Amino acid sequence: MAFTAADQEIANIAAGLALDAVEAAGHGHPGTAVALAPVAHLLFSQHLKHDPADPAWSGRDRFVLSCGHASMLLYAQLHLSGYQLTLDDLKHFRKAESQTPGHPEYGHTPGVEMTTGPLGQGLATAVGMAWAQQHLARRYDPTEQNSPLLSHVYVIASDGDLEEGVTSEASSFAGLHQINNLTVIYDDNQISIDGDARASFNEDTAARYRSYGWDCVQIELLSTGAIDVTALDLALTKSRNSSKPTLIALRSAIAYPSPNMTGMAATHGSPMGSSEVAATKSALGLDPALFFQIPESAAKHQQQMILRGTELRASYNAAMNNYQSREPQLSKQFQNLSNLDLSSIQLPSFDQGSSLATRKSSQQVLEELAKLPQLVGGSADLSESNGVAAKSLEVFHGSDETFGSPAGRRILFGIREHAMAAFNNGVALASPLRPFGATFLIFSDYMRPSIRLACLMQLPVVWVFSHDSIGLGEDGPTHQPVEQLWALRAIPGNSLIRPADANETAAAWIEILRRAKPAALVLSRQNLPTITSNPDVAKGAYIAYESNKSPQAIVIATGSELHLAIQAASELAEQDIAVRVVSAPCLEWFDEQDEAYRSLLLTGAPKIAIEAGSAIGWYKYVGTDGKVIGVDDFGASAAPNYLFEKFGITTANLIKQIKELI
Ligand SMILES: Cc1ncc(C[n+]2csc(CCOP(=O)(O)OP(=O)(O)O)c2C)c(N)n1
Repeated sequence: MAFTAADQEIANIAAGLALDAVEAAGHGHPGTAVALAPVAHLLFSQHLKHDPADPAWSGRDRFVLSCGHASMLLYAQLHLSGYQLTLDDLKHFRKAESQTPGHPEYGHTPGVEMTTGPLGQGLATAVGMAWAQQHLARRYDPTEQNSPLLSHVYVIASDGDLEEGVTSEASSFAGLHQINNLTVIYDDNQISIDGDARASFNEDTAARYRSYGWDCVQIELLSTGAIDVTALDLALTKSRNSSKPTLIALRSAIAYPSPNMTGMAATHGSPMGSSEVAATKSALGLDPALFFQIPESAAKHQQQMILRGTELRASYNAAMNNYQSREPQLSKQFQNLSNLDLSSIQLPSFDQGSSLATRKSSQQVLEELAKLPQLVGGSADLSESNGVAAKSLEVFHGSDETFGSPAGRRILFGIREHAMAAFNNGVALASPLRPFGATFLIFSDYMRPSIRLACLMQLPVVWVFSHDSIGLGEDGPTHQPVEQLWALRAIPGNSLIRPADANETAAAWIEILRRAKPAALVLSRQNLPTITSNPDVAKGAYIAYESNKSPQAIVIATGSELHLAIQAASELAEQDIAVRVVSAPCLEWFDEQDEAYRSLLLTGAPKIAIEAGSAIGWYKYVGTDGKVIGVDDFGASAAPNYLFEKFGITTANLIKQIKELI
């Protein structure tokens, strides 16, 4: 393949579209979108396997624009490749309700594979996408090197992406496990918002990536100041056959070929102004007087791209037919992955009166859930502690079979919580697999940017957070989550489930998998008595204890506090005080219920909530005249029982508070 004059012409048209769209919007990021137009054109027209007529085509490669601020780079390609993104859409760049929001949004614009903008997330997520493809090929087409199940993932990343810690975590993981179907083009333009990027970032990036176990190629600028597209073309072709992931460190000059602003940080995030836009268009061989130019060559290119997509699809279909005859059993199993069959799951039954930490009951449930071929995941070095070291999930290792199998389903993420979360987003985006990632609840803070993106994209990922409160004891305040429960509940589209016992834990897992949405499962370190049977976890909250009179107070409890509340209510019953106890493992699911159900549970008496975490959000449920028993300070290093006493998370304090409330 070669980058011809015709290719350069289309790339120049793409650059012109980026200039015009930013200028029309009055804001946006022109510099990188203009400079990298030839790079994106080369990728989209010669390397990336995609079908513009069907953005969801299962045989496609993935492209991730990790530096999402350069969104016009992607939008121009999507338009010029013939996706359902019209010139009018480009004209409405960054406008309300447009198909072309400021940063690429998954599920909003056809052809956008993930939401990007927070730097670092794209590259880290791409590692998960690539792993998922590799994993599926290894499991379902193990004997074929060139399996049609194995697609490639391409990323364009910027200085900012490589400065962010999450890409170090993810890239280290990708190198270790030889996730070789991944190519990152690093736009080494030495410019970020504060000016010359070398003022804040001067390491030898290629050496760093080589030490991670990547193939690295460095490509210098041509003497003309242009990107060396020929060298890039060769490097891209080579990267597809590498046994390692590839980083192509590509020197570029931001805003090239702008006559007066090439290399200037000002072009990163502001329109270049009409006269410089005109001058740049002239340098691109475009008519400076015309806006949003789509000459005949571009229309022809769109048709060629659609044709290319049809041809790629035809050869994929042939390869899939061949696969089906080579592997009749496995190919059927592969097809079935898109149906999650929960009917085969036989949950363990937990007898009332037994006592078990919910992280332990969760592990027992997970052993059964391992039957689901979709389930993959692991922990950030706390597998046993988090209760995810399921024996029935074989450990994964991509390069050394003494540590695990290349087709294993249980991942040892190492102490890389942030990358774990981003990685799982990638798995969920690029496959029908259902990933989970585990750590202590306190370290959810290390994962938060990726959790937020998972919620924004509504991905079916599960976070397993054990050690959910001061109940973890002597490890002390650095390890005791306080504000994390409400911090996670505050993310729109998230569901946080804090089960009270083993049976609620089992029911929670099933409901989480059934819903196929982001969910944080929050588990106790300490033993909790089994007090429920057939709990209605799916509704988010239900009456767990009711006396035979209409209640004088309603207690809402979650997790380890439910048994305290039931104990308090039964002691008060003996004093002829009627108390209802509502178990509320998931407030988000409860909020979805109809008004009748919600008021059935929560009206008719003053309310008090008890939860071993900060009180802040509970007033929504108990009202300003209600009470909350919570933990509004960092915990302390001491035995759990001492701490529950110290912070008033006890049956005795609850009884006292209920009496005051009444
Ligand atoms: C996590 C995160 N922090 C900060 C920003 C704000 N921001 C957007 S682009 C950018 C840096 C731009 O430099 P670079 O990554 O080199 O991109 P280029 O200027 O080459 O387009 C920053 C700080 C962001 N988008 N994400």
